[in-house]
Amino acid sequence: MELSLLIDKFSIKGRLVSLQPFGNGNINDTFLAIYRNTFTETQVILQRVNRNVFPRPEQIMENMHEVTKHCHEKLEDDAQKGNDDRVWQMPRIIKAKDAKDYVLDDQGEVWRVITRIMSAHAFEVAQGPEHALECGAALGHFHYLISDMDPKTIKDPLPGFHITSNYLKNYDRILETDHAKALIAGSMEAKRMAKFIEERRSLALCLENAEAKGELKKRMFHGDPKVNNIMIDDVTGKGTAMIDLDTVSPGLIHLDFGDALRSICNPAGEEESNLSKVVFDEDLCTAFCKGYMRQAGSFLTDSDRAYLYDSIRLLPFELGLRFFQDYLAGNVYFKTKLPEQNLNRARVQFRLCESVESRERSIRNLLERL
Ligand code: GN1
Ligand code: MG
Repeated sequence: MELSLLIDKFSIKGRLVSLQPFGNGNINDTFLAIYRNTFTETQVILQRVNRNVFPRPEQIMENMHEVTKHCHEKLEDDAQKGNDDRVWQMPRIIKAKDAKDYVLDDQGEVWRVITRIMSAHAFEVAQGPEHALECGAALGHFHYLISDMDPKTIKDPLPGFHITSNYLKNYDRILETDHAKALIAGSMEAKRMAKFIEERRSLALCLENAEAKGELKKRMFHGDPKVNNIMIDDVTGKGTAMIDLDTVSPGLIHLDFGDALRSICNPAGEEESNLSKVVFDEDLCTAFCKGYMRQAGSFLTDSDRAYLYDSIRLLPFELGLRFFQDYLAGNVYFKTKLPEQNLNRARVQFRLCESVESRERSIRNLLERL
């Protein structure tokens, strides 16, 4: 179905003047639609939800209602109490003309429309310490906003997401396939990745064990707080929104902390092919942590703090493992344009993980000073 006919099934005022691909997400297909009428312009985001990844798209829409409702109420309450030092925005679901949250196309694909956060941008890589600090503040503020949500209102959007030991089990299964064996046999780099994983099997369990021992507890978390999901206000330069809310659910906030840092402290980005440019930037890390702690520091326990370093080391390992196993499985999860892209993405994350390891003492010191 043509995209303009598809978006016409949603209730949006005005006349469609532009509909273009938008952003660089690895999972869903995203478009920006601009509507005009006599006095105003409306910009919305049209998205095809990837059903390979999200088996129950209707549930992620229900979850999104719950998250945005909770945050709106809390924001209004804070505004009344004068507790609103930060302008905060949330995306909102725009319903279809038949009042549903999404539309199915001829192939049964799920499409949705949400509002665009206006006068704000997300960047593909960190722009410098001030930007990193605002990313930290935005994630901290978001954690504060969702901290008192009832986890029972959320249905697990992606079973097994961020359970590193499950990714390892899945990786072991994929290793047994002929396709994976042939790829590893034929490439020095793939062999190197496999060795990297073998040497770090126990790392996969660092947060899971702490949780099993009761040292860490699940709270509400975002699930995907990479730098291009953190919106910065164009006028004030302040963090103003977190987008990509599909994975908000109960989990360890350490996973968010580590995921945001693996993304923000790697200014070369996830697609860099020159590995010598991939370095964990401690200045960006310090700035991010400062911003995060200002907003969320008061609800971190000593035990939470004790595992922050592990989370910074774990998340690039986990993502590298996810990219590598997808490469071995034939690129079925993450979108790719080139056959070796997931292999290269894994190389970048593993290099970042090594860079974190070589800076362990200094990163632990900076975390202690927070
Ligand atoms: C995916 O959709 P996107 O690009 O924001 C992935 C994240 C990864 C990220 C790496 C649901 O996020 O977990 O960290 O790619 N999202 C899902 O770029 O798997
Ligand atoms: Mg995204």
